[in-house]
This record gives sequence, C-alpha cells and structure tokens, in this order.
Amino acid sequence: MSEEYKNNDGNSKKEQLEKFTTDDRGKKLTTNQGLKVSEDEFSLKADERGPTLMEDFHFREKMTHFDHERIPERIVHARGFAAHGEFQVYESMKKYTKAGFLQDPSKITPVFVRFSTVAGSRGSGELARDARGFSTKFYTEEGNYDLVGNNIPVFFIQDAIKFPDLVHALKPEPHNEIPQAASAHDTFWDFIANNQESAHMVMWAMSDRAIPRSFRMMEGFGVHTFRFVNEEGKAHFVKFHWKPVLGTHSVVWDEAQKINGKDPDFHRRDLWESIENGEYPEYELGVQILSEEDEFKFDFDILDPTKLWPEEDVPVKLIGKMTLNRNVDNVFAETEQVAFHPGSVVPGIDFSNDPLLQGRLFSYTDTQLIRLGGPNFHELPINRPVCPFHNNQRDGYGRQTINKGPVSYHKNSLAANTPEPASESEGGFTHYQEKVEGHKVRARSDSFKDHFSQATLFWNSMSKPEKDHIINAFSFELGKVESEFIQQQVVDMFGKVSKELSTAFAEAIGANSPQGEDSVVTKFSPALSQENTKKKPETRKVAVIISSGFQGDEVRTILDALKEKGVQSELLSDKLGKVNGNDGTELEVNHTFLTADSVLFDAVYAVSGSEQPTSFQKKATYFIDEAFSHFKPIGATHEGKMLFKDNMENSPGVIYDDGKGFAERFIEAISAHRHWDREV
Ligand code: HDE
Repeated sequence: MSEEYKNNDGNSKKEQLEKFTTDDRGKKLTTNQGLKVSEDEFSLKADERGPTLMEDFHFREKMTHFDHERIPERIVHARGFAAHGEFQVYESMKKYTKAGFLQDPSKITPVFVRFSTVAGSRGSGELARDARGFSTKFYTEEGNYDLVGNNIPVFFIQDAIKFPDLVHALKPEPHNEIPQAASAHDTFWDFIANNQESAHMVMWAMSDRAIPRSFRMMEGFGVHTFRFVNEEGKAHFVKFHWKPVLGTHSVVWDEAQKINGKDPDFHRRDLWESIENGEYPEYELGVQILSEEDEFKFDFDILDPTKLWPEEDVPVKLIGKMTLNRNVDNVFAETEQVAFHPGSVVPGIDFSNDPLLQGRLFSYTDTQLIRLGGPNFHELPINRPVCPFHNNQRDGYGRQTINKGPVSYHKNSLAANTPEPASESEGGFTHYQEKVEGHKVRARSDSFKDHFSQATLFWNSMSKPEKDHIINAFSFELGKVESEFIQQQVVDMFGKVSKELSTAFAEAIGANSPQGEDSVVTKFSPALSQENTKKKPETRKVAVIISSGFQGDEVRTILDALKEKGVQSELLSDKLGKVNGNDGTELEVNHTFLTADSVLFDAVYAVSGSEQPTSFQKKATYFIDEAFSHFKPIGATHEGKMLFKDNMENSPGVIYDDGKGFAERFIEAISAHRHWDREV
C-alpha cells in the first residue's frame, strides 16, 4: 500500500502547476506590435563574432520593457499578498444604511482583499513584529467601496499631519538603512517617547497581535469611526470589524524570527495553499453601531483613532461573511497594482471628523499617482468598478478607454447635457449634512488628551502568558535601542500604563524603574485577549516525524483521524522517498529536516519506527524539542517518545499513544493552539 499525505485535496505540486494555463500557451511569439519573431535567443550582430546592431528592434523592445518592469513600491504596506472572494450580508441593514450591498442576503458582492505588513520593503520577511494591513475592495453595483483597515483597532497618532514623521522614524534609519522591517531601533522609540499618544497602539504592537500565525487567523478593523446613513438620511456612527472564523492566533517571537529565515513567504504561502486546497478563509463582518445622541457618552472621544470602543460596552453585531476563494492569477497585475482608498465609499457609508481619516482621504489618490504613473489607474482591471462609469475625464498616461465624440465637458447641449449628475433618489452620493462651525485652528481637542487609560485597559485584559510576551517584546525592542536616554524615557512613559509592565522591562534592559504613580484604571475587556478566541483544529499543520519500521495500522488510523478533522499532515524524515511500516504500509516522505523546520508547523506527531539511524535521531530530537519550546502540541507513539528530551514527560499538550482515545486527545491539544502552561 502506498499513500501520499500531501494537500488535503491530494494535488501534487506538478498537478498544481499544470493547472495554470496562460493565454499564450501554444501561440507564436510576437513583438508588442504583433510581428511574429523568428529568433529570440541571439541579438542581431554584424557577423557571428561582431558587435550588436542598433537596428535590432526586437532586442530593444524586449530590453526596454524589462528595464521598466518595476514601479515604486508602496511607501508603507509594501509587502502584501491578496486574494479574490465574495461577501454576503446576513440580514438587511436597511435600518442603518442604504448601502446596496448591505440590503439583500441573497446578493453576492465580489471582493479583493490585500493583507500586508507596514514597515518592511517589498521583499522583506512576513513575520516582522508589525501591524498588518487588511484592505478590502467591495465591487458593488453602486461603485467600489474600500474598507482599508489594519489588524489593530487603533493607530499611533491622532492627526494625519504626523504620519510622515511616524513612518520616517519607523523605517530603516536613513544613514545606513538598518534595520529592515523592524521597529527595534532608536528612531522609532525616540518618536514614541516624544509622541505619547502612541501608547495604546504600542501596547498592541508589542503584543502577540503583531505576529499573527496566519492572515486567516487575524482580526481586521476599520479603525476610524465612520457613519452609516439610511434612506431617511438618519446617521449612526459605526466601527467596522472582521472576525476570522478560525479564531485569532499568533506565533511566538523566537519562532517569528526563525520563520523569517526559513520561509520569508510563510503568510502568503499559507493563504495561497489554503485557497488552492479549497480551505477558504472566512471572516465575519462586524459593526459597532452608536446613535449620534450617544456621541459624548464615553470617557474618550469617538473621533480619536487611538481609542477603541470596548466590545462589552458597544457589542459587535455580526452582519455578514466574506469568503476568500480564488488566488490571483498574477501578483503584479492584481496585488501590486490594486489601489485602495478610504475615500471610495458608496451611498449609505460616510465619514466622521476623525483627523486621521480626514488626512487619509487626501493621501491615497496622491500616492497612486506616483505609484501607478498617472491618473488612469482606475482603468486597470483590478481597480475597475463592476458597474459602468461615465464622466468627462480624458487623456493622461496609460489611458485605455477610447472615448468617442467631441464632448468632454459639462454642461453641454451637444450631448444633451450628459453625462449628468444623478439625484439622491437615482443613487447619487450626497455627503452627510453634518453641521460644522468653529474657528480655523491648528489644535487638538482636550477630549483627545488621555493617552494612557486604554493602554492600561489593554494591559489589564491580557492573560498571564500574553503579559509575559508583551514584557519580552519591550525588553527585546528596547534592548536593541542604543541610547540609554531613549530607553529611560520609554520606561517612564509606560510606567503610566502599568508599573508592573514597565518595571519588568526596565530590569531586563538595565534601566531605572519608572517614576510617578501607577495607573488607576482597573477596567478590562475580555474581548481583547486572544485566550478567549475560537479554538479549532481545522487547517492546522502537523509534522509527522517518521522512519521505517513504524506501526502501520496505528499510524494510518491517526493520520486518517487528523485528515477527517481537516488537520493537515506532512511527513518528515532524514531523506526523501518511501518509509515502510512493519505491516507493509508505505508512506511517502514530503520533507527532510533540511527542507523543513519545526517553526513551519503547528504540531508534531512523533511516530519514528524501529529503524532510527543516529543522524535521524539527533535531528528528530532537535526538531521535537524546538516545537516543545514553542509550546506546540506534541503527540507520540511508543517509539516516537524515545526521541523526547527528559523535560517533556507529562508536560501539558504532550500526548502519548497509549491506545485510549489518542486521536481525540491529540486533536483537542492541536485545537488549543499553544500550551502556555508548559515549563520550558
Ligand atoms: Fe495607510 N497608507 N495611511 N493607514 N494604509 C497607505 O496607500 C496613510 C493608516 C493602510 O494594501 C498608502 O496605496 C496616511 C491607518 C493599509 O494597498 C498611503 C495615514 C490605517 C494600506 C497611506 C495612514 C491604514 C495603506 C501607501 C495617516 C488603518 C495598504 C500605499 C493618516 C486604518 C493598502 C497606498 C494596500 C497604505 C497613507 C494611516 C491602512 C501612503 C497618510 C490608520 C491597509 O497612501
């Protein structure tokens, strides 16, 4: 019997690749002018050993195109990956908004979602400690609606005018361009210490949220307060959430750093493979809705983007589901050229006066002009609305539409005054008529001045392991800061959030304990802790450490049980090829200890076998020990247990196959994600 445990749908790599056909397959090679090319390997020369001739138009066209193949990468969120999908609302949201795509549960709206890191350049590792972008383009019948959010619900700064300063401080330092995709350096922490409105977001950035296990296992947030407006013109404030159906999970920091070396594409590979395997990532859209009358009922300003609305105070109503079910065909054409803009809204969705949002409304079009080379980026296939669009805009770089006729102005008689504006009842967008009055000032409202209460709320809401991870993250980041003065400023700043936190990392970096009083905030929000998230085994990846002579029937039963629960198994040994069980079972090895690593898996099933060469034993023991140190679930057969180090015996999340319901216990341990109560 020979079995290959590969993808859950059983596709081999070759089969996956063969599935990709291009429009060019089977066609003759031509120039961009359509001329058939007779020779594509040798440039035109004066004699076989002579100089290349200018006349070689084919060479020049090919090389010129190549020379111009790169466009400026995004100044932030450069490293990203995307997928197509669809969205459906659960019930009509008519009461709150007239947005067409939120009215009818039978309506399917196509979406395109791009996930990203913020700081790193386009080729950087995906497991950086960083916020993740979570941008969704809904291709609605009323035009494109972009929800351009992050996986952290608050932001570092309160006013868009500070964004260039924040990003300059975060990016690699300009004199030596170090460090790549990392906030652990002097300029970032100098900015934080001198711009203390950042305290709340820094808490999130130092938490496990900044190192997600997968794009499929992180929340998304619209961050700003927006408005829903219904048919009657009545508005409600709204905050948007994406809740992943698989729950919110993270890796540990030591692991994140190693993944960046072993597989810098870890997150995109995970997204790509799960879609290829038919395990479509799903997220529920949630809204927190607040009536305009309640605008001032909180001890923070709802326009302040450094504040969240605690879910226990304003519940998140789940209103629909998004499923990502199709990978891109071409990363450049789609993922790289997609242009999001928080100002792309539809009737029924409107803005608030959040000063960060107001600034973003300017920045995104501006950035696309340089990045995509002109004003016609809306004509690129990925950016094109699915509904028709008509206006008098013409010309510009890369114009694709061939507009006919002489009229490109409004008002006109020659084209019967068309295209003409649509009234509200015809679907025309009308801005919400908020009453505004005041002096023209450069100032911040006093209601934006409490920078610490919600940072403490976040700290208070963490479990013990989550708190330890935050302390370790501060100790790591500030341990990399060279200026003792900055280190001390940060210690004193976070003393205002929690003395326990700040004292702990001050000790780790050799700074003085924080001065001043401790926070008096005792409130906490269980929704903020990942300990309270959904725990499921589906799509988790188990490394099966195996050598010849294994108990065939036992192992097959367990692998089948894992598969039935949607858990993926990949076989590892010290060489590729087949391993043989004691009953004639043959299994195909997927990876060796050279090509894979424990940090790329969620759990280990130590099977081993009666034939264990010393080199296998050593590598297998190292692999299992590393997984153990990252708190991962470990299952073992009797022989597999021989590969354990002493301290693993009877540890939480370590399950032996003693015949009694092993598969169930192992799957339960996998669902738990990590076993933090383990001594390592
Ligand atoms: Fe962005 N941001 N941002 N941002 N942002 C960009 O637009 C900007 C902010 C976010 O996958 C840029 O096309 C300003 C908050 C995402 O293509 C740029 C400010 C949030 C993405 C820009 C912010 C975001 C971007 C760079 C302060 C969470 C990736 C390239 C007011 C709600 C979109 C581009 C994608 C990208 C400006 C703050 C999310 C320069 C000025 C807050 C997910 O226009």
